[in-house]
Amino acid sequence: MKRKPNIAVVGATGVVGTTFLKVLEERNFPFENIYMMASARSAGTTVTFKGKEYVVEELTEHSFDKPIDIALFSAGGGTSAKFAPIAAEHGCIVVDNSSQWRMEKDVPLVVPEVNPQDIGWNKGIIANPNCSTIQAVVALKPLHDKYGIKRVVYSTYQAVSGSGMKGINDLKNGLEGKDEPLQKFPHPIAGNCLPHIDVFMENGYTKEEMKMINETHKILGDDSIKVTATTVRVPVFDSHSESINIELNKPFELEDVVELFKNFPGIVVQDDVENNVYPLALDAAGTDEVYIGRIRRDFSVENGLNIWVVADNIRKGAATNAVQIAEKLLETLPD
Ligand code: 25A
Ligand code: L14
Repeated sequence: MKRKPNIAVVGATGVVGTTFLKVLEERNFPFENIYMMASARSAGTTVTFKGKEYVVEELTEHSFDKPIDIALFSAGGGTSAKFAPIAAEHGCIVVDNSSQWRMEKDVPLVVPEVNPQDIGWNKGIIANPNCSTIQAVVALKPLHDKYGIKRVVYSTYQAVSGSGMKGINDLKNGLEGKDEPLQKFPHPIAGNCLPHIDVFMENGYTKEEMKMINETHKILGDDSIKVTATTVRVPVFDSHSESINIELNKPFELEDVVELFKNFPGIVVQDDVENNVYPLALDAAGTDEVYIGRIRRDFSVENGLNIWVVADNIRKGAATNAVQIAEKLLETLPD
C-alpha cells in the first residue's frame, strides 16, 4: 500500500492498548488518521500518541462506518466476537489479540518470524496468538525446520500483566501488604505461585494450557507434534518465563542448536552459566526479543533438549507481535 492507512486501536486505554500506541510510535508506523476506541467507561478520556492528545471514542456498531484500513483489537474476547466481524464487513482488516478467533479455520494465526506467509490468506481477521505461545514457537521454529519436533513439554512462569490492570493491582497490593480484596486472582499472588491461568476445562487442563497446545500446532502447521503444558502465574509484573523440554526426531549437536538460535530473527541467546548469564524477566521487560538460555541436553530421552525462554508478554507476546503483523500486512495491501 503506497498511501498511508487509517488505523484504529480498540481497547486503547488498556494494558495492551497503551502498549500498541507505544510500539506504533517507536516503529514509526505510517498512518493518515488514527482512531482510539474503548468501552463507554473510557469514552471522552484522552490518550497521548506522538505528542498529540486524542479523545477516546466509544466502540459501537458504527465505529467502522468511516474508512479504516487496519484495526488493532485488544478489548477481550466478547468485544472481538461482536465487533471484529463488523469491522471486517466494512473492509477493515482486524489484527485481534483475543483468543476469540485464533482457532477458526479461515483466520490466520501469525507470528511474523515463524509463519508470515499465512497473513496473505486472511479474510478480514488475523489473530495474534497467546503470549506464551508466541515466545515458545519462535524458539521451536528453527528446531522444527532442521530436526523435526516429536514432543514438547511446556512449563510456564507467567507475569501478572497478562491479566490486565486488575492482576497488576493484586500483586501490587499484596507486595505492599495492603488488606485489599483480590480483584483478579482466586488466591493471593504475592509470595505465591498459582497453577491456574484462565478457566479450567473438562479435561483438567486450563484454557491457557490448551491454547498453548492447539496454537503451537496451528502456527507450526503440524498437528503430529505431541505437546503438553502446565501454565503457572508467578509474582512477576512483566515477562513470561518458560521451561521448554523438547524431543527432536533427529540427533543434534548442542553447538549447532546454539548457532541456529543465534541466526534466527527475533532470538537473542543469553547462555553463559559460568558468569550467571541466562534470560531473566526483569531484563526482557520493555524489549521486543525472545531470549533463550540454559540450552542443554535432556539426557533422559533420545534427542532431548531443555531450554529456558523469556520474553515481554505485553510487547512480543501481544502489542509488538500485532504491530509486526500489521507492518507485513501493509506490504500485501493494494493501493
Ligand atoms: O477475559 P476477556 O474478556 O477475554 O479479557 C481479556 C483482557 O485481557 C487483556 C485485555 O485487558 C482484555 O480486556 N488482553 C487481551 N489480550 C491480551 C494479551 N494478548 C490481554 N492481556 C495480555 N495479553 P486490558 O486491560 O489490556 O484492556 C482492556 C481494554 O479493553 C477495553 N474494553 C473493555 N470492554 C470493552 C472495551 N473496549 C470496547 N468495548 C468494550 N465492550 C477497555 O476499555 C480497555 O481499553 P475500558 O473502557 O474498560 O477502560 C479500561 C480503563 O480502566 C482502567 N482499569 C480497568 N480496570 C481497572 C482499571 N483501573 C484501575 N483498577 C482496575 N481494576 C484501565 O487502566 C483503563 O484505563
Ligand atoms: O489468550 O492472563 O491471549 O496471562 C492473554 C493473557 C490469556 C491469559 C490470551 C494471561 C490471554 C493471559
